[in-house]
Amino acid sequence: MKHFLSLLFCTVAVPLFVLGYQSYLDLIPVDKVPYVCKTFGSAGTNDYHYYNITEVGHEFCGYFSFDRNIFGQDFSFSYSWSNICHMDTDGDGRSNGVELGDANCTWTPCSETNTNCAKLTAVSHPGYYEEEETVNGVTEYVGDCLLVC
Ligand SMILES: [Ca+2]
Repeated sequence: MKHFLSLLFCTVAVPLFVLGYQSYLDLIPVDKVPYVCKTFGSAGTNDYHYYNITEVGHEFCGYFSFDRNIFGQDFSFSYSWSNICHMDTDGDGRSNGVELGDANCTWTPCSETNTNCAKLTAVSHPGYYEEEETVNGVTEYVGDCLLVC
């Protein structure tokens, strides 16, 4: 019975989670977001770490990946991009729309009647507080590294 339940979980539940992630990505204007964070290096300078994150609404790097970050929590109330586009869920002064490249909140998911739904380019992460900083002459949005992965 125990093996049957394990098999059932792996064949039914896990694929549903994976499909769920993809279907949620279909509802927001990007497939991934950049995240830059810094740690203090041994030489007394900052070390910068660059990530491209595909699970936009979930914690990453050392957390259980099914845990939602603040953006994922807000998104889960309605699963509607238009409802959260103007919000600043991480409180860093930029709306979710600005962070995900849809500053005017005009992007809508693909449907039978909407084929003008090409994915946009995110500039920062809507679930983590980042500050604008110049790194090697380039303007970046930089957050704290809770963990480096
Ligand atoms: Ca942010």
